[in-house]
Amino acid sequence: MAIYAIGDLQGCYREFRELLDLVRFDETKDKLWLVGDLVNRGPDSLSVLRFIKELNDSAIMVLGNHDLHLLMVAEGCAELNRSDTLQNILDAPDRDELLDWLRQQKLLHVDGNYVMVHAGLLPSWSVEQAQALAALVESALRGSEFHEFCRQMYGNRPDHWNETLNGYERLRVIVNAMTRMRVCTPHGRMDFAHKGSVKDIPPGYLPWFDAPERASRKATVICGHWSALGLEIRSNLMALDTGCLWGGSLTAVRLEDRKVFQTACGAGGATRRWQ
Ligand SMILES: [Mn+2]
Repeated sequence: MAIYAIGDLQGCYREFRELLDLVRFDETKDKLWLVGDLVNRGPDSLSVLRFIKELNDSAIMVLGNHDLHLLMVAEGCAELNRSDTLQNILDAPDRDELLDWLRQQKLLHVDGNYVMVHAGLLPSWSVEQAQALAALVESALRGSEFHEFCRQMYGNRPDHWNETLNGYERLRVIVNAMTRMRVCTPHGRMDFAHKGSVKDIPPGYLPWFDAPERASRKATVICGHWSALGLEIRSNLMALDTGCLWGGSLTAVRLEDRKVFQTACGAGGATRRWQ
């Protein structure tokens, strides 16, 4: 049995299937861990959703900002953007099954010393605290307050954690850190505008995982969301968004030996490489 952690798919179904062929994924023995953003911007989000849903226990995913955006739009709480490619999911005959399944997915997955989250963790959050906070959002997504949660979820404020936050402000910070953050100040104030490379980070900010004395630093965090960062593997970090959508590559890491597998993406298609 092998576990493969896989970066942001964003509807790149063909490349996803190529990557599974490359690693000889066997759904009866192996597991997939998906860092979220299964859907949007890419060409075939509907096939990605259907395929992963059918894998049942062989796939574990955490929700990304684009997955949440799909839920918000379907709930009538957000509009489609021009670059969104979600309409065929909304029009699909099995849309309700797919969306209900998506709504049951986690924001954070912890297994042993691994923590999987789409974007990141704020510096002050221990793994245990992050798990408890993620559970608040997960229950809002699954519960009867789902519609109100959708109405309240979007917004950049508050932009930092404070134990005294409550209600939807508390949930919004959790969602923003776990699904949108790339950079923050050493004390955990988030900036959502910077999407570029590390060298262009605004003064006073740093990659969330470089925050000094980060409370989760002893765990290995598996994440995606930051394609301009590229593949970043350290003893306590696996950042796996390698920009398949943008013609980069789609990455899988086999957790047992950290072997990296990649398929090239974009118009060239089918060219394969691994390292
Ligand atoms: Mn994302």
